[in-house]
Amino acid sequence: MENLNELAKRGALEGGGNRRLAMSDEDGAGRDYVVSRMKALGLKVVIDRVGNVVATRPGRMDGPPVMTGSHVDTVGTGGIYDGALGVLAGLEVVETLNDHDVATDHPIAVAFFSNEEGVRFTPDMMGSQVFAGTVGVPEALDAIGFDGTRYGDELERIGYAGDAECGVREVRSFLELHIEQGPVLDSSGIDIGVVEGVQGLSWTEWSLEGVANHAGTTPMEARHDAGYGAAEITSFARRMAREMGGRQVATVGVIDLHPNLINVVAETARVTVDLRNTDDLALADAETRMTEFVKEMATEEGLKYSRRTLARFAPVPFAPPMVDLIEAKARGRGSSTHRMPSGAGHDAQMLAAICPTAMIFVPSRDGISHNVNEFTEPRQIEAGANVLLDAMLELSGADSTVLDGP
Ligand code: HGY
Ligand code: MN
Ligand code: MN
Repeated sequence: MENLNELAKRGALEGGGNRRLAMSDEDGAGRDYVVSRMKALGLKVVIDRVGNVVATRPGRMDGPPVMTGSHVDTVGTGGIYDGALGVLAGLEVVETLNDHDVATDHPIAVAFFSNEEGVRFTPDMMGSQVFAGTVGVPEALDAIGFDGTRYGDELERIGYAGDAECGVREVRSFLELHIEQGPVLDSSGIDIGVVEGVQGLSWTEWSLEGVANHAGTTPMEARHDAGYGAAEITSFARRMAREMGGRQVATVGVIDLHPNLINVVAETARVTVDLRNTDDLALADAETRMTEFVKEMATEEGLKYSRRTLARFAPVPFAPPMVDLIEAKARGRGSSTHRMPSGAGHDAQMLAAICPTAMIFVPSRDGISHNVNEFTEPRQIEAGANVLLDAMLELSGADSTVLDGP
């Protein structure tokens, strides 16, 4: 809890919460704090070419580590737990092993991956994709942010342009402890979410182009109003998700109008659409419906339109034996458990491509996240960290010690 509150001072927002946009000074300060903790714990810290940081504790044997971790960057109005919890809980496991002088067969690693949130540079989970080898280093370094900056330049600026190669690291297994960020555990009073996989995600940017015109003189039937187009996309997304039902969700998070003035019919609009579903066919159907709608609406309104895919991930199942392990360790500690998919994207979904992977969820009060009021009780955090500890003890072949659960 002390480390969580210390990290939360890096990129602290007035009134609470965090803003540590990827590769910003605040992200750099957060990274510096975590790296200082890694070094204080005697870990060997390696930084790769896109700024992923992996800190390793040796085992009796060399070879691929049992890894845990998450991310340090946050959204613009983030809480203090999203990402930070998984990284710091991993360091808590290491500290506990050190305190009890526990040796493990396999090395233990704690990592944080660059740009998990994707709110400045897309796609999200960028660092973990490069780490897993599914996105190339140049593609990441050349990514241009919504603020016009280049990822690679910003990475240099904050001093995290490492030289370790990406996409080559062997990992024995990966676990990520994370807040649920949704209402399921909190509303059912369950302690631990046993995450079976991550739902599919589709991020699209629509650019609409109409004609700027005078708000007072332009007859309604003569308008080509990009602002109206943005509003139509927003309400269609909501209607479509409601009609599709199931786990379909749709969010229009960004509407940038130009010139964005009270008495000018908007000339252009940049609109982002975030669609997600556990069922990839349904997700593809939602994308098709959205595209059909925009075409029809834009034609009717006389708007030019273009579409840019910002991210697209199919649903990812976690390895059943790893999921079973999490469930067994949680129950072994007397925690109640619930098997569930993750509604949010996570670095674990990218690590799942290269090693057996699973996640541990702890409750989010009122299901709130990506909101400065994000909160999880210390006792809930302790329960999650203990499941992480017990699972990592088993996965790494630790001496059976006083640390073994009851
Ligand atoms: O959008 C997500 O689900 C993640 O927080 N990047
Ligand atoms: Mn997260
Ligand atoms: Mn997040």
